[in-house]
Amino acid sequence: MKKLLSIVAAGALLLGLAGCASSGDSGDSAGGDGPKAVGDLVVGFAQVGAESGWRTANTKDIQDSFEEAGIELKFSDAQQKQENQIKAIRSYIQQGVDYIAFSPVVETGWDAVLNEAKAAGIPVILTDRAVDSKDTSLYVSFLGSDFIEEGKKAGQWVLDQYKDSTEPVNIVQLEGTTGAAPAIDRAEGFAEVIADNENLKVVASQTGDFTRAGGKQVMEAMLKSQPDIDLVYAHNDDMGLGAIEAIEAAGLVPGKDIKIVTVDAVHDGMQALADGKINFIVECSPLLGAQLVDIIKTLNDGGTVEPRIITEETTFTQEQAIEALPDRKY
Ligand code: GYE
Repeated sequence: MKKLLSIVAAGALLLGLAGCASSGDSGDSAGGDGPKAVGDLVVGFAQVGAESGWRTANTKDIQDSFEEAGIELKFSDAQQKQENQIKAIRSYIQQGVDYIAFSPVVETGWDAVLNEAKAAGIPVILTDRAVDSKDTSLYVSFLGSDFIEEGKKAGQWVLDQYKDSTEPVNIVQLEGTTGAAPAIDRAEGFAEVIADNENLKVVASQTGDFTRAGGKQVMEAMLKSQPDIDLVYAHNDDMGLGAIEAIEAAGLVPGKDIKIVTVDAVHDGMQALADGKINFIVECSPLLGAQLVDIIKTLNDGGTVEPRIITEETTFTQEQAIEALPDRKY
């Protein structure tokens, strides 16, 4: 029995290695001299910024997880600017960290700096957002949500909500940061699903940069230019919360006169859903820290990790938000 198990284990290891072959040699543990003591590892993390409640929760979770694991974390905040993130990554390369993790603000333009990391033998892990690099050997793994799926879930709620409507439904979309994976994919998934009912029309769509202020400003302008808005689809809670302020300032009732669907399910969003100001939220989990630590420990031990690790998440109606709120961690 023992022998059988070890054969199975060896087979699984081989399969794992074969599965990882496409991500090249960047899956090796840093240095190649066998595992380092966990306490000696140094990881550089280049964060997007502090644009939303989601991001704040994500930063805290990552910092807490590394502290708990006893792994040194060098952390930088790029203030939503790609050039700052590239600078941070270059400085991590220069400092000779063992691993680099980052959440790319936009999808494009990473090949040069990722090649520099590869040349320095520093494995890179993408957390939360994707890059569009064709060369997948530039990173070991992408840990984060399926944003297309999130867009589809939002679209499905809208489709169900208006299934009996014979009139046009005017939808406005508050997009995330232009060029960011979650903005591109959440728009795509949503559009695909609502295309099933020709009454559902996105009459205006503009970026609010994932911020509350951005969402408010764009919504104010849309309320002036669009005479009859039925529903707001915001790519995150913060922009939805900004839209609520604009809708109330215009003398309308959010959640009733204008329905609101958002993505994230952070505390303030869930509170607004419980209060009936938002109608539906698609969850996107910011709690990626423990999984990131696991990936790094596995690589350090010479193991392999899946090239794509998808976060599990759910959706919330008002009743579900009321029930979930007391136990919500963020
Ligand atoms: O939904 C939004 C944040 O990349 C998934 O970025 C993340 C998104 C999140 O600013 O609130």
